[in-house]
Amino acid sequence: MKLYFAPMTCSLSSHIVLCELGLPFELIRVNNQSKRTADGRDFREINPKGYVAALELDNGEVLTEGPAILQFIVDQVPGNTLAPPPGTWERARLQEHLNFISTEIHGASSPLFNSEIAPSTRAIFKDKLFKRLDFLSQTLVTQDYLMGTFGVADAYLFTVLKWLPVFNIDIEHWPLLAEYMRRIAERPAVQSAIAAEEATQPV
Ligand SMILES: N[C@@H](CCC(=O)N[C@@H](CS)C(=O)NCC(=O)O)C(=O)O
Repeated sequence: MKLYFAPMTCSLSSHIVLCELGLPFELIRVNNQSKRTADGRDFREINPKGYVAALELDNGEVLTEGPAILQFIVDQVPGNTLAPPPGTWERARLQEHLNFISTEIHGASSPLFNSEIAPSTRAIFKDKLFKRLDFLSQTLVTQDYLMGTFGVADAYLFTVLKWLPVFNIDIEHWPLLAEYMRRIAERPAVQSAIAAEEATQPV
């Protein structure tokens, strides 16, 4: 398997899960501006949408969209603790979390990377994001992780919440979320994924 990634973007969540499960994979860096890959290709030939993450299987099939990739990866190791089995009520609950993170946190954060949006528009996006963070913080009152124990939804949420400082949002306003981030940052697989991304050369 090959994981196409750009450092500290949403592809980190898939990278973390590959490391957590100890699966073999090749990490290929993508320049998100030029769309060139570290092995010299035009990334749009691999993912016509032009964005990471993309997972390429040994048979040449390519899967995109974070929540789909996360679930495909986790299902390669039956019985692991990172996701409930497909077809169960708990799996539907996991998909509820993944969809929430994808649309309400990841999707809602994306415009904040744009330095050209007007301050008033930025304030509207931030206000909506704060409501979602309030909800997540409430979820963590009774449990350490979204599904009770660490899993793929936490790898994804950790990844997108790492962007908050870029938007000048202080996570310490949500102490439970700040603790959650510290807990996940201590995991060896998370540290090794981040270190591996930092060790790659710019494309
Ligand atoms: N819907 C996609 C969104 C992926 C996405 O937002 N990727 C960003 C990095 S976090 C990216 O590569 N952006 C570059 C671009 O859109 O050109 C998913 O969930 O995987």
